[in-house]
Amino acid sequence: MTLAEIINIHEKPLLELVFEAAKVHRLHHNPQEVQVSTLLSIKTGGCPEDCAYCPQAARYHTDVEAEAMMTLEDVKKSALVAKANGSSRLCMGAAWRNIEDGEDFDQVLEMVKTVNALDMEVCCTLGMMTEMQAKKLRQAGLYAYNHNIDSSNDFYKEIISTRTFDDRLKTIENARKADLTVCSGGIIGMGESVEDRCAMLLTLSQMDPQPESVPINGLVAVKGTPLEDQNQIPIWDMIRMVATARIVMPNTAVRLSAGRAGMTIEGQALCFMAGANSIFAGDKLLTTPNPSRNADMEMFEILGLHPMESFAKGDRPADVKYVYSEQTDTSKAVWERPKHRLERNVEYAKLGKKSRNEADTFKQ
Ligand code: SAM
Ligand code: DTB
Ligand code: SF4
Repeated sequence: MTLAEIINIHEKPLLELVFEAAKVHRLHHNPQEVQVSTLLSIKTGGCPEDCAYCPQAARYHTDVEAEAMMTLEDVKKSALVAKANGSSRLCMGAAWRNIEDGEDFDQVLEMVKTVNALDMEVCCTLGMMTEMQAKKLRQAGLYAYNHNIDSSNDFYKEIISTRTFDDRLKTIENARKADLTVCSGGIIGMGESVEDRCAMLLTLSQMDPQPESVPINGLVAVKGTPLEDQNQIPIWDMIRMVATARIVMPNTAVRLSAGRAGMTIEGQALCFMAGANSIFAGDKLLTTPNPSRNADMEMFEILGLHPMESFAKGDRPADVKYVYSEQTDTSKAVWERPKHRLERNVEYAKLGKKSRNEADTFKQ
């Protein structure tokens, strides 16, 4: 499909669009099944990147404090709670620019092994990753890697200056080379145009194979970030985005992700009708609130939905095709560090630094 064709779909009269998407959805999926994932922030805050939307970037002044990595024991406990609450997948997130080989990464490999042994799909989102790191994760039992392209190639430059869009694509390629399933999507509500939203869907839909999961996040505008003043997106924008994603990626799990806390059940019902078939469940996303488990159970009950089993769409990663050997690990990560800086981000970084200094003076 071309960009113009995707924009054409996106701009159809709303109910026509929902109807078209619902037809595609019913041809490729059981419309009563929703894949339920739980997010777990295994390493929160203190991130060196400048993603304008992110409360975990060290340079902004948000309420998120940098924390130490979670212990294996605590990860296991959280995974068991998530499983008991109906999640088939656990997605472990770290506020890293990229994976660094060493103690922390080895600890993540142990976490992956532990959660895989609980019969859950394990997903990680750890920033940029080399092919070898991807293969190590796969061998530990990782099922999916989440790495969002976030927006169109053009708009990306307005929100992040510390790494490039191409770097993101490279990591996704590395995940594929390691035989991992790919979860990649983006955010709407950052000030981008309809064309940017559709260009993002074009990039995702042109991946071969298309991502198995596409999270559509509504921006959670967090105080202290450069995007703190963005208005919440109208629900109609989310419905259009979900429906268009469903039509251009018929087999993909389209996930209602960040921003659900600000949506009504009626709004979410239209998203499910339009082809959404996955959610993040649990009271917290990574650092921001999400609807409570009880609210989601009630919603499922009202709408006649039920959670999908683990590995319903693919095999459990038991027979790993690739076995890595340390000798062959010659890959050195060469991620770009672009020189451009976003003025707005620089300004917010200064504010963050100033207020942290003031807080330190106060403590003394
Ligand atoms: N550090 C890793 C990375 O950037 O790939 C993994 C964690 S990062 C928090 C994962 C994704 O969360 C981002 O790519 C972005 O799409 C989403 N995200 C972060 N903050 C958000 C916000 N305030 N609202 C909506 N989505 C957000
Ligand atoms: C994704 O697309 N959304 C999730 C997950 N993948 C990692 C993260 C949403 C984060 C929202 C902001 C926060 O809670 O910090
Ligand atoms: Fe860091 Fe990821 Fe947040 Fe960007 S989105 S600041 S890379 S944690």
